Amino acid sequence: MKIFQTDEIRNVALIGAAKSGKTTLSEGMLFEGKMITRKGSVDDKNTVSDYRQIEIERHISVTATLMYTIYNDKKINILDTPGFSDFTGDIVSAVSVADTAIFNVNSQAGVEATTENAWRQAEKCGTPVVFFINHLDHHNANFDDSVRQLKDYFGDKVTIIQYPVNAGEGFDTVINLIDMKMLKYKQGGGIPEILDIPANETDKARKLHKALVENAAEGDESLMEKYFENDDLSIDDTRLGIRLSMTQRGMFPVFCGAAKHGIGITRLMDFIVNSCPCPIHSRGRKTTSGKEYNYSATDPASLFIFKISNEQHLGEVSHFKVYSGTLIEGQDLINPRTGNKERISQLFVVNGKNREKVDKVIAGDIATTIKLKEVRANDSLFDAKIADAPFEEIPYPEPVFSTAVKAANSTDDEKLGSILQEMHRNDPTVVAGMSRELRQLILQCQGEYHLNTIKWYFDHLHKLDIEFFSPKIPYRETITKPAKADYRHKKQSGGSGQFGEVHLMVQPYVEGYKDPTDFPIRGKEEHKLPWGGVLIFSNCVVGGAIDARFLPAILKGVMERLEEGPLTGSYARDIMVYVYDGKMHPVDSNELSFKLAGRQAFITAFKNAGPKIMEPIYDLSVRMPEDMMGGVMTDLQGRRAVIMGMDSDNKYQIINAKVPLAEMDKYSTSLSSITSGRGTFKMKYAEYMQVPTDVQVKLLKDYEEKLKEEE
Ligand SMILES: Nc1nc2c(ncn2[C@@H]2O[C@H](COP(=O)(O)OP(=O)(O)O)[C@@H](O)[C@H]2O)c(=O)[nH]1
Ligand SMILES: [Mg+2]
Repeated sequence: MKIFQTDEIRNVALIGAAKSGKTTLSEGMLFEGKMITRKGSVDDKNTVSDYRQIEIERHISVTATLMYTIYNDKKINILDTPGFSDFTGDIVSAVSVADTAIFNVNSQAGVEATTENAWRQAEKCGTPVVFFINHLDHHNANFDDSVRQLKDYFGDKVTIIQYPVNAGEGFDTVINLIDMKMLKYKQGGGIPEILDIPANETDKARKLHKALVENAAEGDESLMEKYFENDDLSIDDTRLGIRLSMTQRGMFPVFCGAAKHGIGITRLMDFIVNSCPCPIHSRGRKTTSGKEYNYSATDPASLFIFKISNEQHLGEVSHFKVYSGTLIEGQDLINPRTGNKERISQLFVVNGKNREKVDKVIAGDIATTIKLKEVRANDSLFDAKIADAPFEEIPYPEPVFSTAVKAANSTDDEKLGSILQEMHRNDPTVVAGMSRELRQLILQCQGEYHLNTIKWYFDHLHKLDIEFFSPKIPYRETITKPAKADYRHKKQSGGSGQFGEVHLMVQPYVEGYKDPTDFPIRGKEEHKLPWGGVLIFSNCVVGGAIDARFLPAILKGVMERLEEGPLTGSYARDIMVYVYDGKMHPVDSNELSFKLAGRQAFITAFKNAGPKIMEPIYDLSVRMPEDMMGGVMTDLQGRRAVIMGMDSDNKYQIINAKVPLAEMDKYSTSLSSITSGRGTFKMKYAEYMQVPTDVQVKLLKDYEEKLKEEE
């Protein structure tokens, strides 16, 4: 395998909605680059990209695949990404390391939800974008409409470089506006026949050429001057201007084709080689300390791991991009996150599941390695001479979907936990953790389809039966007025018995509270509760009715029921307890008796003190196209939402609301179906608020039933 220098490398990510033809395009690029001798097809389940069992079964890409092809002596690294927004994690990681993102657009569908979501990821990462309008061989393909939509959504920097002459069945000819030629392809692909533009197309072609050149000239001042002088640019200057505009995200070129029939592919590849930025002309990567690495091949080596996949027979494969230096097989690097030394024992370039060993990888290239000791996606590795802070991480999206999960067989719980941890290292958009409060393992991800693939991995790879269910809601309990109660715990069993009697009063804790005056306060302790709020515990016992040594036991009894609130078993908070009287037995009194008496007295007092249940309220912000606002609003009203305000953002509306967490189970699925995948939302904890009476009644009943079941 030839080693390619930095300026001989192009890194592209194929992005777009499911079925827009990304995998087909990548197969075509491999074929045109002679990496494969026969083109596979998604329908025959034999593409290089969709090689994983789950992808073959489901007929779609579920994870990004790294491939490469060689064209005009340049190496084009291709990251073929999945099309569903549930896999945004892989889309953003690809966009984060690619020097150009090629957005596939299905000309029958135009801008789809994924196109838009992925656009925002590319914007966040500062990645240049090229559009490839595909599927132009369908009878209802509509190039003009697709371009109109692109401009509508992404602005007038969307610039046509090619347009189809005969879109629809038999489509094979396009006009290329850089060199002003007509290209006629053979069905199946290859290099097109180059023809003059026919007379009936010249006006349109000239007009679009002018728009293209004008936009290209804006990439650079000296080009602008040349353009003013000559009213045109040479082909080389146009290409240079396009590249400069693209890298500033000042131009989003539009290409066209029918990937399935090989139409438009070689010219797209010409463009990638001639005009798309090589790493040197692309943005580098900054470290968290602010230093930028810009692919200098003579500096010490640095790399960034953007993806880890688990491959059959290989184990964990780390995918990385080299940001400086030349990486050599056998080299030791330092991971600044762990401080560990990692040996790069083998280096591979890969084409889907096929890999080829190489002995070095130059700055700007993307490659893989195996057998690293302890790495995760987002890790950086540096030559020991560098000793820098890690590279800035990929801006993965926040989770939008939560579920509780357990192993069908509880003896597998530990295994479940460790598999989830491993999944998180490979796909940081899978987040799992034990909630101490809910006593549930909570799994968060990007939606139900994502969850579904996670389940597939458990079923097929790990052979572990797991179950999902709704997470509990972390309610809180508190009281609204003072109340007193006493309890005598007494037990006579053979030898020594148990005896403890506690009289106590509870009162809500509010700022500026007043202590009761019925008894003296002899000692007061304030306990900040680990789950928020306080307990103030006062000793008001007079005349030695209860020995001071039993008070800690009473406190313990109270604490136990704060941790498992008397109403629903949720945490209780903001309560003051005054122990003001009681009784002891000279022989039978002990700590256990007082703990039990304290606990029971507290439960009774609590229940008489106007107890209420508080629920977590979240700030919700939903973004959707204007015309879908009605549906989103109606749905929110059914979720007890309080609308706080509205904003608009271009053709989008943003609804800000406060919603109870209890009403938001599977919201991402509902929003997605109401808005055909166009709606997005963010949620953030805001405060606790009292639940409405009907909800409280239901929660109390549910808890009673649960206790009965447990008896
Ligand atoms: N007619 C036609 N079909 C296409 C074209 N490109 C892709 N397809 C088909 O569209 C389907 C989805 O293609 P695929 O490459 O898997 O799309 P992806 O989900 O974006 O990777 C497959 O059945 C392809 O054969 C095209 O240009 N024309
Ligand atoms: Mg695909």
